[in-house]
Amino acid sequence: MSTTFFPNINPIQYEGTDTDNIFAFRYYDENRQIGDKTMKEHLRFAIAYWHSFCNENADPFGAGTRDFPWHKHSNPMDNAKSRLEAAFEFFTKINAPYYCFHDRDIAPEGSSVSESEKNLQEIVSLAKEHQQSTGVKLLWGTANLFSHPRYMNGASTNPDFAVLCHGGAQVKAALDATVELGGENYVFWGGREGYAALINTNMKRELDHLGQFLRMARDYGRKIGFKGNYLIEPKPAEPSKHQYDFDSATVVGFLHQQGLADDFKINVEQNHAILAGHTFAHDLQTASDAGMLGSVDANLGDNQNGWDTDYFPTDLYDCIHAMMVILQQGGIAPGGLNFDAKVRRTSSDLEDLFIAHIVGMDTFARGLLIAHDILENSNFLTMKQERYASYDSGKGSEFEQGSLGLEDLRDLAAEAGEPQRRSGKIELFEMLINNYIK
Ligand code: XUL
Ligand code: CO
Repeated sequence: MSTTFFPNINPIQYEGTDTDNIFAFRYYDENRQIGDKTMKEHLRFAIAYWHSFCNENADPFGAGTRDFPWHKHSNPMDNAKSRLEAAFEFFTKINAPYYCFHDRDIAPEGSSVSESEKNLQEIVSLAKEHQQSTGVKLLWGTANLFSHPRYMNGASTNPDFAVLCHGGAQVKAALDATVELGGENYVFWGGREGYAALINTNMKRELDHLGQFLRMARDYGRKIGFKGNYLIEPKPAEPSKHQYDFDSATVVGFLHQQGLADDFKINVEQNHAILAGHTFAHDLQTASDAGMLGSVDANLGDNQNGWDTDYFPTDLYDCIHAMMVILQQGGIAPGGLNFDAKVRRTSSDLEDLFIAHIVGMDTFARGLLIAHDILENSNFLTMKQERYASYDSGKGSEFEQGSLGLEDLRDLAAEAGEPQRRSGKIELFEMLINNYIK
């Protein structure tokens, strides 16, 4: 294994909660069996190429604060090759089974469609070699349809068909790359698919174009042998004022309306969920209830901010609630938990990238342990089920089956009189979660 870029860091190992070593896992013990799967199989961690290896943490007010030793060449393709070496060294040392990328993260845009395709193909064949020698796999690929100025009014929702065609060229190449690398999913995050102002926007036409574009992408992917899930990643705003894939509920409706429900699922991101005014668990549950929870972008928004901070997931409660939804739907595969997260701009040491992933992986591993314990050993599920017991038999069950009319409800109400008051016991539910945090 190359040790060129992180020479002072050894492969991170599980050492348990008694260790003093900050470069060790305290909870993530990949082969530990939890219920019917190992931790590795439950969590399916992936590293996000863009936050970890591309952006040196510049913000709108200043330059980057991280100094990436893989970005020292004058030629962008040479930088891309060094970046790939660094990325695979990192994946291996952090012991992540998967990674995710945008086309432009791994290979630079060229001066024409053909040159961009050639750049991507060249890096993809190198990535394939790295995957084969390390065993690291691709959780999902995607196309960046938001950074280039041509996409300022959107890609597949752009009023200009010429721009939409460029989006199509990029998605085609990104699907080719994903299939070549054995990617298990393919993601569409809306990027600039939304509007800056409604006054100049034909929203219906733009949404229909988005649907048409996604059906074309689906059909092309299936034609070249892509068997995985297509995933839409909801986000309510940023960079557009309004993003069309606002939240899980909006995306569920859109996928059904556009005839995409059989092939597409949802990639829920914590920070996007809270920007939509929900909790992480809410958007996960909404997607799961629709049979559409496909994957997760594991990160953490800041409740004091109205933008996408993409912190590493260190909130234990959030991870417990997330893992409870995931366990109850029988797992996240073929999706996974992708760390769409960046270290703070003030975390300027290269080692901070390791520390951030270690605490993110440990928080989810701990969340998994606690969530599993609650679901298996507490009366949480029974308590919840009992709130709905009146629908399990008798007239309640007839109502659920659709065999009562509104007049029946009237007669039942008149007959039974005022219902007994039943406490919702929210604090008791909260107490139960706390009691299982050991
Ligand atoms: C942007 C975001 C993206 C997607 C992939 O907020 O989350 O990085 O995950 O395009
Ligand atoms: Co994301």
